[in-house]
Amino acid sequence: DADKGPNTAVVVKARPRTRKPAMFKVLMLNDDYTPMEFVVHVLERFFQKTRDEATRIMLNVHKRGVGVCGVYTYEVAETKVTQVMDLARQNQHPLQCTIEKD
Ligand code: NFA
Repeated sequence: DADKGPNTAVVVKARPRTRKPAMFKVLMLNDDYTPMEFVVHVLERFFQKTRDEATRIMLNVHKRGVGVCGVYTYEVAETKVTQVMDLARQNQHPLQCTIEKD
């Protein structure tokens, strides 16, 4: 290795590409019995909406039958659906939420 000169190898950093996670919409369905105020509370508590935004979403669901509460990774979306449905059941409201791939 005497006459081969200094080692001048350059280390090229590999950039392993991370993949963007699939995203899922949490949908809320209208029904005739769940009080509007309860729906607003759910949107504030579990979806971090302001009172105004929660009211807007609730009225949108009330009028159109379905609406988007938020978009999350699968695990988070699933947890939110469970939390909403558990609280609704505890309060004897028929409120329904589902997940749909974004
Ligand atoms: N439609 C319900 C009512 O008139 C309110 C509601 C809104 C329920 C959004 C579910 C979802 N009390």
